[in-house]
Amino acid sequence: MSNNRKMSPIFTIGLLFSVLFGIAIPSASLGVAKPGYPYPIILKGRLPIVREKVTRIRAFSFIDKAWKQIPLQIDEVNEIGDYVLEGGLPFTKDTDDGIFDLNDELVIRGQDLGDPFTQADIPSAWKAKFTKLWKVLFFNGTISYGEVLIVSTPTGHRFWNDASFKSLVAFNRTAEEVVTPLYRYEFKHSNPVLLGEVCLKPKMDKEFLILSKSSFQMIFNLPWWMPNFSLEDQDFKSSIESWQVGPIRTIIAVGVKFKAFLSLFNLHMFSELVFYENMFQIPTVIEFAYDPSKYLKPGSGLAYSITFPPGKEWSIDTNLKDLPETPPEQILEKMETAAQIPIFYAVGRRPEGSFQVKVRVDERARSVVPPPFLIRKFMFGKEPWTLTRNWLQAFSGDLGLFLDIANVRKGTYNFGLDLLLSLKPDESFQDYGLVQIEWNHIPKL
Ligand SMILES: [Ca+2]
Ligand SMILES: [Ca+2]
Repeated sequence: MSNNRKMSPIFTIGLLFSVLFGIAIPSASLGVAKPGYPYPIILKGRLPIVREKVTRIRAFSFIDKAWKQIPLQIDEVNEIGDYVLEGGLPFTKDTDDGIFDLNDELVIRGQDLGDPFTQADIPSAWKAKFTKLWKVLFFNGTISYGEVLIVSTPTGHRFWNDASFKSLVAFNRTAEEVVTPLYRYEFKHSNPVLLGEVCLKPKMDKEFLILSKSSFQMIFNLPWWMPNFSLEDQDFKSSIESWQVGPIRTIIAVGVKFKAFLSLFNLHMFSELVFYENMFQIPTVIEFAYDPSKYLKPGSGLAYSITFPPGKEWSIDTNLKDLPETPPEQILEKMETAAQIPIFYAVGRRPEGSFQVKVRVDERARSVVPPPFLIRKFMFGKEPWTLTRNWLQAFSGDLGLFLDIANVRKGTYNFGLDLLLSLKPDESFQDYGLVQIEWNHIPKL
């Protein structure tokens, strides 16, 4: 086992395979009669709770004139950007300070947001008891999703250790699977960093497989004095190393190592998959310790494919353009960049349900990389696409994505993939990613 992750290799690649995902989606909500938002909400950054002890934060919703404590989860992130995880191998355990700081994350369920309230609705005993109180509003433009009361208590321990809140996202280490009321995710046992099987669960005793397989390649087109190569699934091995099961989400860290000659690069990649009750996120962090634009030629990038179960094709609606037949140099010359498109998504629909894949392109990379492209089933292994992209000859799937990263500069980039799931065939996924948040301090007296 290696604890030398994030050393200083020629380049360090953080989460391998996923490539892309979502930015905020413009909401087309029509107004909400009842408070609530269908996805988890992650609060981080310069918040008023910075410098509070993480074990002392609590949240309450005001629902039908009564207060109810709601589940809340704080996950600390350490200095080098990894989640602090307690389960499994202790790579990151105790690597942060127990104090809420700028990169730590507070998570609540959007479904738990409560009704609007005023200071008069807050019991005066609470104002006396709690150290600090904030009224937090969640909205999008003129649409209100609801409000919560967040407090800091004078003493406390992490409340979910009381078992009063059950996790919505169970992790079975032996079976290597994550189970929520909506879906079951089974890690690919031979290489858990790759996307595994995803089953929707319309009923407790019934399952519906929606994704059966995935594949990944990282393509390096290099100057004439170095051979081009692609990094493929079989060039690395991965294993589940650490995890944390909380009331709202479960984080599972998968370590990745290269086999054979690639191990000379001494890379240790590390993928932190985050599972919620109705979605999961697979980040891809790529750290370039040198300026890749000096070495990587157009067409270098990340390619990812998924395979549906036989006979279970999905109708796909997407704003991604098809992978062009033209050589990669010509695409970069046109200077159309990912910055010109606010979000990249593909939605799949069947009578049994729907899914949305959101491709997240790093904010800094957006202005220098072309938009991600869609690889359709008929393009895998076929001319003319293989003529300009060799690696497509040995790549297969029902749906793929390619992101050219030849133009990025030295630095660390966050790419990734969000997969949102629903049992509704016509789910709009419109609300996802666009929550505005306002904190208001409540005076104690
Ligand atoms: Ca931190
Ligand atoms: Ca901290």
